[in-house]
Amino acid sequence: MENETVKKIMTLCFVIRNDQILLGLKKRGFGLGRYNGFGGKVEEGESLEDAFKRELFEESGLIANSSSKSGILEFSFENDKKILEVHLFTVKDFSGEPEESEEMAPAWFGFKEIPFEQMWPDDRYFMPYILEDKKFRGWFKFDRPSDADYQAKIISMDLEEIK
Ligand code: 8OG
Repeated sequence: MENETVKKIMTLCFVIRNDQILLGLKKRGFGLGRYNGFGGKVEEGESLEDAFKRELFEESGLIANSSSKSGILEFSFENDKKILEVHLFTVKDFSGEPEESEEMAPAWFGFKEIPFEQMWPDDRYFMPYILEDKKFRGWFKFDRPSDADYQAKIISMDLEEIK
């Protein structure tokens, strides 16, 4: 049906080591030229955990030994029926050293040096929850997707901590 909302289930994972966070500069596709955590679409038959671990390994070479579920966010865009349902995870226990992949160039950032200007605009709102180990849920509506030259604008949003 033309007017039906389509939901895409995705993951996004942030790796933390001491007071640093690992971000990847996206080299292709959605969010090109922006720093982000690691993640992507959940494949058929895959659990959310399996999906983010696969993406983390494919995009950074790291293996998550344990993780915690941090939040759930829904993203939508003006004039677009699609809703992205993104499940966020935090990883503090991992094996390996980050390596550049075809999709991402990873780099560590101090908590005070996170490059929000080069990220999706919602990240500055939910990042404090990630860094403080709090759980959250919310939604953001954007004008259109971010890319290397354009940072999406937030049209409306809602975000709250969950206990
Ligand atoms: O497979 P692909 O690279 O297209 O997956 C897109 C990734 O980007 C996925 O991990 C979800 C994530 N993502 C969005 N929107 C936003 C956003 O507004 N902020 C952040 N930080 N990540 C996002 O799809």
